[in-house]
Amino acid sequence: MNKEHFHKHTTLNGQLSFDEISPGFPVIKINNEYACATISLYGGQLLDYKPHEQLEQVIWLSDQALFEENKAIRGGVPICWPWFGDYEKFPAHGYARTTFWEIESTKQTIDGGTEVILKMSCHELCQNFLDSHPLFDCDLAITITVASKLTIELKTTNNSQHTVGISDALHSYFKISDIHTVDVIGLAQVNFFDKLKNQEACYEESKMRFMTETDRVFIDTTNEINLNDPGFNRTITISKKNSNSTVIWNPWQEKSSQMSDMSNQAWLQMLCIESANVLKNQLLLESGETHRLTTSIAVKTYI
Ligand code: TA6
Repeated sequence: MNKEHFHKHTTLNGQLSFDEISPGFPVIKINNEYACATISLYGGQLLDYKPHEQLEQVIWLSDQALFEENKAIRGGVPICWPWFGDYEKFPAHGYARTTFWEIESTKQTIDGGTEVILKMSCHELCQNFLDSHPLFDCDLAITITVASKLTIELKTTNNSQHTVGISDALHSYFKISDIHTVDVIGLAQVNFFDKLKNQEACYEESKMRFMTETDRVFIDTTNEINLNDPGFNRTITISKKNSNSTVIWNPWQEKSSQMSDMSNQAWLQMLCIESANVLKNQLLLESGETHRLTTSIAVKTYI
């Protein structure tokens, strides 16, 4: 294992351990009184999270995820930044998810939880991008707190002398029992952009169910979302701060079969619900300004 990433950090009385998920891909493992979780330094990405009382992981990680430089890890909570989706000749969803981050700090919280902060300087971004955007100068930090719930905060600071436009998303993959039986509550009467039909519409139903490929960006919404999963006997509640968009995605059978990092049946057991600021909710950060996109994930088992 490459110990240089970790040498300054203690195990916080056994709450943390340091490992590699694949050669050259360091991870921090958390095991505290509440839950277990794994955080990858590549991508600054939470890979899994399971409160001890849950039988199943809450966050889905593909069993065929690839650990290769310049490739995003399929599953967990990848960070889309500083754009969402395609952008000119640059990689989809930006560079944060394919950059190695550094550990800034680790600590035990007063309630016995664990907080890990990772940071990434935009000077780590691909030279190709910096050459064509020489004035772009933002720093990123992610704080992941595993306590009675999971909290993830993505902090962007604009260090440049001018205003920059960025999009961000915590592209969270949730593990579900079966895409056909779960439902999502919290998006009724919200306008969305349907990426598959390339058109806008308003979502009329009180419950969202899934019968086909779904790729929608809900805009101007700060609503809390409930993901009800009768098969796993639980509801996952996703709340957020400083996020005006919510993205819902499942690639369904045909599209996922074309993805080399997902096994054949995997689409049945995942659903992305992403706290974001994208499309017309893109952020304009003034010089010196800091933005914190935060999501909290809590799980409740049915009695
Ligand atoms: O968040 C939904 C989305 O933007 C979809 O359009 C979809 O293609 C997905 O993200 C996954 O993107 P990726 O680049 O990780 O394959």
